[in-house]
Amino acid sequence: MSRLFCAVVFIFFASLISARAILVDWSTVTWTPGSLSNSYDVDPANPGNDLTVAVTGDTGQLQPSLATGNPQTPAITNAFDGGLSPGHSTLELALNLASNAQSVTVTISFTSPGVNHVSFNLFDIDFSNASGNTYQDVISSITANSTAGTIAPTITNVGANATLSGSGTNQTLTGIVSTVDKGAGSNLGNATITFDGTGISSFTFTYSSGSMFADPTYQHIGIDNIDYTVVPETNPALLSLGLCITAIVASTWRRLAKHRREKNIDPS
Ligand SMILES: [Ca+2]
Ligand SMILES: [Ca+2]
Ligand SMILES: [Ca+2]
Repeated sequence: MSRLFCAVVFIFFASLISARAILVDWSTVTWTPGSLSNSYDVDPANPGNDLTVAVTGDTGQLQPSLATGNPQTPAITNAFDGGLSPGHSTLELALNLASNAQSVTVTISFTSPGVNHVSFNLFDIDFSNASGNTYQDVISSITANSTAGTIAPTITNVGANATLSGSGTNQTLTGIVSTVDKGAGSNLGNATITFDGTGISSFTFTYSSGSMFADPTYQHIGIDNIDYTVVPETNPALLSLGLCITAIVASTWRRLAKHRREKNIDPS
């Protein structure tokens, strides 16, 4: 019994230093519409802010959302379902680029020593060549920085209305068919981007329009929730505290057991 109790106590302390899954859920954080950089404290175990999301580049081309209230993007909106029901809130980027040489870049930096296995979806990577609606969503320069150097993404779940080209750190997602923002078929412009490394300090991608249109019209995408894991460095103080408490509990348990045995033997 005492061994079992000690094991439980030890497992409790060990669990404090094992990997934790962290989720940046856009429905639970705030982003002032049109602001270009925000930091979030999503991991209570890591003191202070854990990540900063920044949008740079031709940010003067950012446009209001088509979603309710038409907030200036970047904004957290429900413009896209991504084929989910209910749809997720996403960080929406809407652009009206003056030329296909313009772009915006999204960079997410982690303040903790480095995180592992970062993954997120992009919604509505699509294309239109209708009158008054001529754009081609292009996501490129998709890379992460880690203690091991630059990490290439693993890109999966690419919807039928987008295409993936290139390899390694040179992969590009390009919209090829117009896609509904909400409801059935809204998953066809999705892609899942994963950086399957450790010690990741930041990741980035660039959003632009393809070379087909010299002056693209309004275009938009959504960045879905971001998940990652954190493996805290083993805290020697915490570990010794755990071992110490386990030892004290074990010793007390032994003393009590001995006391009970002696009482049972004593016929008085
Ligand atoms: Ca934190
Ligand atoms: Ca334009
Ligand atoms: Ca789009």
